[in-house]
Formats: sequence, C-alpha cells, structure tokens
Amino acid sequence: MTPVFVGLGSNLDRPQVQLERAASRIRQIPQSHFVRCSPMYWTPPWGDVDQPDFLNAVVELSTELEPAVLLKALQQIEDAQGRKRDSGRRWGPRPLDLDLLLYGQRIIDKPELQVPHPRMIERAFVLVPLTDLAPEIVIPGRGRASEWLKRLDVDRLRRAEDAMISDHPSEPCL
Ligand code: A4P
Ligand code: MG
Repeated sequence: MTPVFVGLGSNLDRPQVQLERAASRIRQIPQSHFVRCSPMYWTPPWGDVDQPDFLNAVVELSTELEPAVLLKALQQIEDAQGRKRDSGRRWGPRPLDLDLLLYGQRIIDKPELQVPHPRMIERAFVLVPLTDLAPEIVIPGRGRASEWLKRLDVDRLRRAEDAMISDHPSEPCL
C-alpha cells in the first residue's frame, strides 16, 4: 500500500456538501483505505481571483492502485459531482476539484499526471491542510512542505470550524 494525499476544493453548489460527498466517494475507491482527513478551510481564490472563495481540505489514503488508475477514479468523482471540463477558463469556479498531490515518494512527469502536484508548493490552501495531517511530510524533489509554507501568506485562510468531513464520525478525522 502506498500513502497518497489528495487535495479537495470547491467554490460552487454548496462547497461543504460537495466536499463531504467527495470524501464519502473517496472512501469507496477500490483497493484503497481511507486514512484521515484534514479540517476544511475557506480560502481566497488562487490564479483567477474573480470568483467565490473556495472550501479546501486534504485527505490521506493508502492504495494499491497505480497512479493513473487512482487519477481516473478521482476524475470520475469530479464528473459525478457535475464538473464541467473545457469551460475555457483555467482555474475557474467549480463544484469539485480533486488533485493528486503526493503518491508515496514517486515523481511522475507526464502531461496527464504530474506528481508531486506542480503548483502545490505555491498554495497555502494545499500546504496548510497537508501539514495539519503530516507536519513532517517531505515533497519528493522539493523538501519539507512546512518550509515551503513559511514563504506563503496564511492570513486569509479561515478554518471552517463547523465544516468537518463528518459522514463517518468513527473514522479518525481531525
Ligand atoms: N493532471 C496532471 N497532474 C495532475 C494531478 N497531480 N492531479 C491533469 C490531478 N490532475 C492532474 O485538470 C487538468 C488536467 O490536469 C487533467 O486532465 C489531469 O490529467 P483539471 O482538473 O481538468 O483542470 P483544472 O483543475 O482547471 O486545471 P489545473 O491547472 O489542474 O488547476 P488546479 O491546479 O487544479 O487549480 N484557489 C483556491 N483557493 N482553492 C482551490 O482549490 N483550485 C484551482 C484549480 C484554482 N484556484 C484555487 C483552487
Ligand atoms: Mg485540478
């Protein structure tokens, strides 16, 4: 089993519901075990600022699936939650975005899959929930996530205290 971290984001169609649904679908991915989830954070939009704030979180899994197969499973979850591709607007608003952030210590550099996710080191909305789950985590080829986070502005992230991924309270979620 390989430890995997997945970033979740939503800024359309009731983001909290979107993230909770996504988490319960992620729990059902075959040959995989859901380990834990971070708190959720309201975050200002990155890249294309003219859109609503996002709700972001990170989940940890362990999996026997190959990275490409896991990515396909994540894309099917995005599609099931109304994700429209080809909107012509990169980094635009969406009901659900699932990014494969880390797949063990693997480095993959293909057009359809880059791991570690190439933009994660620039994004407080990824590194804050990631380091909540794994404070010492090392990004292959990049070093400690916590060192990258020191360079970023975290003041505009708001922890959503009432918004926990909660449909299976017996699972260990922060
Ligand atoms: N792809 C390559 N590597 C990966 C990976 N590690 N994980 C490919 C997931 N997909 C990966 O993705 C485009 C293609 O990237 C896929 O076909 C896949 O094969 P997409 O999800 O269809 O398109 P996208 O998400 O619009 O583009 P992109 O560039 O991946 O955007 P990001 O980087 O996902 O950014 N601001 C805040 N505050 N919070 C957010 O969550 N999210 C975005 C989206 C922008 N701003 C945000 C947030
Ligand atoms: Mg994406």
